[in-house]
Amino acid sequence: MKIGIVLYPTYGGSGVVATELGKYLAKKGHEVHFITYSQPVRLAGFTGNVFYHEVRVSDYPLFDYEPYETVLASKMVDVVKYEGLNILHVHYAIPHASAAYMAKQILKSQGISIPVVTTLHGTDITLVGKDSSFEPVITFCINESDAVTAVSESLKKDTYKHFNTTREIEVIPNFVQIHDPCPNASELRDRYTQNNEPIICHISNFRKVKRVGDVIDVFDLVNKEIPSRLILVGDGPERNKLEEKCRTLDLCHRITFVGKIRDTSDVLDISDLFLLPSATESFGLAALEAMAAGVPVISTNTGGLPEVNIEGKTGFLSNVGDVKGMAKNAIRIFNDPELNEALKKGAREQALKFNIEPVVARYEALYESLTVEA
Ligand code: GMT
Repeated sequence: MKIGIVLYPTYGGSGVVATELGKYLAKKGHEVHFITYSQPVRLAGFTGNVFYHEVRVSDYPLFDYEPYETVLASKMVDVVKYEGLNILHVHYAIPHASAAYMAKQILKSQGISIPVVTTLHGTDITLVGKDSSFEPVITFCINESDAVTAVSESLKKDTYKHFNTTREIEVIPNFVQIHDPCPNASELRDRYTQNNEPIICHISNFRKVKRVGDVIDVFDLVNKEIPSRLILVGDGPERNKLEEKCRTLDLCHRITFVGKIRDTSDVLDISDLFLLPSATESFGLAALEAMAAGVPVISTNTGGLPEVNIEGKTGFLSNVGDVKGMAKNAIRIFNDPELNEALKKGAREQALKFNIEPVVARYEALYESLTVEA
């Protein structure tokens, strides 16, 4: 099958899921065409059946705001027509679903039928999409897509709650690939910690919704009881404030900001605990990736997180903002080797339930059902 995947190329979870899905579909023999404005971070190398189509918006002086959605729709028309795509799969509703609707109508006027699958990822529904400045367009696109998927039961419920739609939404969860542990993990670990002090890790795009300040507050409490290290992976609008917070708390010597990295598997391999204290989280792919590396997770109990992180089996969950509760759980894990081992095992077992193959097979089945109908 020839599949067009429209995505954000950046470090956000939706882009990672879309890229890994496309790469895996290509490995299974499909021809995959990524459509976006710059090379997706997880897309590298040169393989026979992966293509990347860059959307380039001209900077004509009249435009205070670049008309990205228009250029994206035109690019979709072009790629569907000239590459002979069978299906378009758009990840993150804004503005991909509305651009896809436009492309579909243009192609229809030319006698070409293309089914559109929209995958809802999170903030396109829970934070941004439900705002009245987007809501009518998102509702329309949800209703007009040939199929809509959501990455968790919680996100499906939120979609029905915030949008005027009764259409079917299929939950196809995010997935993970279990990899072999990093061969030089112990040397790498020695570079970040001394005397085998525990390493706590957090990975995100440092937006307000991630509450990275809570990560530092939890770490501060844990570190007072059990000297530890914190590795912060990622970058984003909150970073300066967070660096300042570390200085104020005099924790700079214990906290490492590594910035954005494409492949987080090595840092997870040397971590003992993953923290995800988000205000809202439709799924929590970063937590699942941590579990795949056998790292217990302490998270909030918001959105889809309880579908991923299971209380007492893979880690612990607390209310949003309950820094003391999260720190207490972290200390409990570090002080109890038996519990720690059980959680590591539980985390790996839970990650296996989200193994990539069966999840990708569900997307393939969905594509098949739509292209047969078309
Ligand atoms: O909001 C982000 O952190 C990025 C966003 C995205 O779409 O790029 O992430 C959302 O999608 C991920 C992949 O499906 C989910 O794992 C995240 O939980 C979700 N983020 C939120 O709901 C805040």
